[in-house]
Amino acid sequence: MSIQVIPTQAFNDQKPGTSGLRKKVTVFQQPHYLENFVQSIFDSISPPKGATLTLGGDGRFYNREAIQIILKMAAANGFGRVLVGQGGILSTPAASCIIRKYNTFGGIILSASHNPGGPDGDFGIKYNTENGGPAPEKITEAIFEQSKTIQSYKIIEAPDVPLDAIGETDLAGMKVQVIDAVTDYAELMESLFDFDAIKELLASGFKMKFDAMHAVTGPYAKAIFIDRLGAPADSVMNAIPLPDFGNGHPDPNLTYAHELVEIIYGSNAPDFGAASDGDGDRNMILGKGFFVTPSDSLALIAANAKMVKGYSKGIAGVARSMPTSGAVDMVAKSLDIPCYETPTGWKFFGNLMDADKVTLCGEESFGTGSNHVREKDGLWAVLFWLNILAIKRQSVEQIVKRHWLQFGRNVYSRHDYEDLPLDAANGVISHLREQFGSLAGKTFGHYTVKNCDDFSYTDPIDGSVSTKQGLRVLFTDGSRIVFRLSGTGTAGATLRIYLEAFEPDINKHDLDAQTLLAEMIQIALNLTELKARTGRDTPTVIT
Ligand code: VG1
Ligand code: CO
Repeated sequence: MSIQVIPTQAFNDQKPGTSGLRKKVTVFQQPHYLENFVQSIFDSISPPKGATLTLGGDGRFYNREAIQIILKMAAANGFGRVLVGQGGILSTPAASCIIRKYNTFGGIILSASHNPGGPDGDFGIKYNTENGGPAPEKITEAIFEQSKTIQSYKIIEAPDVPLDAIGETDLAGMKVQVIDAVTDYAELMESLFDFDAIKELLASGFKMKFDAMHAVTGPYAKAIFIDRLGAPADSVMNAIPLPDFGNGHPDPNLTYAHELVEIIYGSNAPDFGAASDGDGDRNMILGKGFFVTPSDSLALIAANAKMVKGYSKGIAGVARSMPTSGAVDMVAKSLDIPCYETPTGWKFFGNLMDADKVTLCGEESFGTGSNHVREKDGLWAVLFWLNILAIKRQSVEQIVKRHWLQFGRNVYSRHDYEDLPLDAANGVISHLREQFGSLAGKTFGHYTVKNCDDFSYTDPIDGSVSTKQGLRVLFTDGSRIVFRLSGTGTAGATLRIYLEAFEPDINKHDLDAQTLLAEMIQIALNLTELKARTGRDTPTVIT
């Protein structure tokens, strides 16, 4: 089996976005497309000879083919061993866990996360570094630069490696070790949470429903909730991973996880509901007829961390992405710990966690996690909630409302306008920027603009600077509107409008966020001239 050097031509569109390179499956299926990107990764990270790589994906369409290609390229590029999840499957947090536990030279994760899959859907690939976290911008930019000038890639010619049974195969001198995708991760969870207390809760008549959305978390959820925690078999729904996610959109929010939402808002609803996304790093938390915003969930987890085994010594600090609400800031203040504000994307949390500046991190986009791995972690968040519920024995709604009583409520919502024409979306952003000089001091209804800016971030650990990370319009009373274009979509442009207002008055805590934010929503529409510029004034998704 000799190494083949295959001549290729560079593609000009292999720039990783918020989380890796995401394109339509049909784009990845073009000859050399995946190979070019993988070779660009290897050339940028220069693995030492004999290094070990972690490899797995969320099981979406094209996962199996891609795994085989990457294994053959890893062998040709001098790797000594690859740890690959059984069947080529690893959830994103499990991959992060494996990289850290076995000290591998990073890992390649195949996923387009919450984007739909199938032959006409999306595929994605990203590289995580040795700390288990998504490669920082410095590395993703180096990969992109390589991809623009690549002229050949290396691969061996060999039959496909069997991936369905645990065991080891030799591939031209490189060991392919197929590992159980679930066990290491489940053990890590058991070390952090009080499984006995959760078991008791589940045995006491408390009912839960977890929606795996036919994505990667099905087997993990079964192993943890049913086998280890004793929940009844019907506590996990859509548990069989499918390459097209059963034609669904594996994004755990009120729109796309509607099947679960109907159960949780229906009659005879369970006490607790949760869902996760395509690759298992996102989470949605629900109580009986009650939705917990991801920003509130982060704040609550921070406020209650000390009662949970793995965090009983307290937390060093917290971090949230800029558009995430300030609810966790209030908790940090009361705990007298630092709170960092980073750009959108988990890669910005890695340095802070490595330097022990923060223990917990979160994003408004249904991402919560801690320094147990270097990715956000959907099932971890669900277990955190179950552990809190097992101790407090109050309903989800009671817990959230008591939290608001203590800290006030950061009323929050995000409006997404998906699939806008690119030019129109860029036009909206430049139109906003043009107004920035003249907005300060202007009053719109109840709100007066304090200032506006283009968010930029200087990493406190390595000093790297990231600019243009979202436009902020900040009002004098502390409320704000943030505008960003998505960096994970594969068709057109998605405009995200993030709205936040602080509400200390408990008499208003029962009101719906859309009602409380109505005036700000109108201001956002006016400032963007959205209807005139895009023909749209109704969001595709409201969270
Ligand atoms: C979105 C979210 C961001 C998240 C990213 C990856 O990015 O806003 O918070 O980190 O998805 O999540 P964007 O650029 O589309 O707004 V996932 O679950 O894809 O790994
Ligand atoms: Co995800």
